[in-house]
Amino acid sequence: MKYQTILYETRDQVATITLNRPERLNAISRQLIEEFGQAIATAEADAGVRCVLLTGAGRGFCAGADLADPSRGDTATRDAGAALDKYYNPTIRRMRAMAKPIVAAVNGVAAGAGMSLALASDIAIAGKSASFLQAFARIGLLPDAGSTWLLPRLVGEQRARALAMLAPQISAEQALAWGMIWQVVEDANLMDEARTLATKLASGPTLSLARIKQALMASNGNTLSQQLDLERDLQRELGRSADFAEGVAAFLQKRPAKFQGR
Ligand code: T3D
Repeated sequence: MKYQTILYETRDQVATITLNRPERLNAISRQLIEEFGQAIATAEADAGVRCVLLTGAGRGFCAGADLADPSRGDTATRDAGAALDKYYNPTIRRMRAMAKPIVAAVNGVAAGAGMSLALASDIAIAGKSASFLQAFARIGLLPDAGSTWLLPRLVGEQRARALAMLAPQISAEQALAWGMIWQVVEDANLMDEARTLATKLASGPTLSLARIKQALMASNGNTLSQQLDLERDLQRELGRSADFAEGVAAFLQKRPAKFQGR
């Protein structure tokens, strides 16, 4: 597939999606969110892909919705809810439900819905100079693309409220201290570290990683009792997987496991 606003590359079972409008800090035009959604769907459907790596070209990760995109319409005709319904929400749902891990390598500012993309990934690592901004209230909107759900779960209710209402631009170190991201690394090492992480996940027990995603997602709406039942059901499935047999055999034979992802 030929994309104009993103780059898509597959190597070592990792699909790398690079948001590619660097002159606008990779702000999300209608075309970009559409192409990004297609790329996520492509990675999901490709049996040769076992992990997705998401990053931005240039000095930004993603500055959120493109506020200068003419296809947004004017105040009289704009339906911001329709844009979410059609473009953003299906993509966020797909990212969270996808049976493959998604790593975000946050290389610069992640603002508005761009921050939502980072939060919706499974593991986010950031370069030292990256920053995070719930820009929405600065322009009279509320956090969207999942941020009102993801943020309080990551950083707690009080911080989520302050981040959303006061809209400060916070550093990668602060985001790390608050549990918003997994790791901060030197800017120069970001892509190497992110690729190493993504390749490790891609050679991991993909079905197990998928069920971990599924169980953690479900835990948000489940009671402990429901979650125990779900763990039992998923573990039953994993207990019959080739990767579990390989994991145990490798442990007993004191050698690295060679997981096939099934
Ligand atoms: O209708 C719907 O689509 C609903 C969905 C909404 C979801 C949302 O994401 S709403 C939030 C939208 N995003 C923002 O409000 C953030 C706006 N950007 C900024 O506040 C700042 O640019 C940053 C804090 C992100 C970075 O600041 P800085 O100083 O590092 O860079 P800059 O100089 O502001 O930006 C560089 C260029 O990118 C600049 O263009 P220029 O002047 O060089 O021609 C700037 O205008 C452009 N740019 C940055 N963000 C956006 C943008 N252009 C369009 N849309 C942007 N979001």
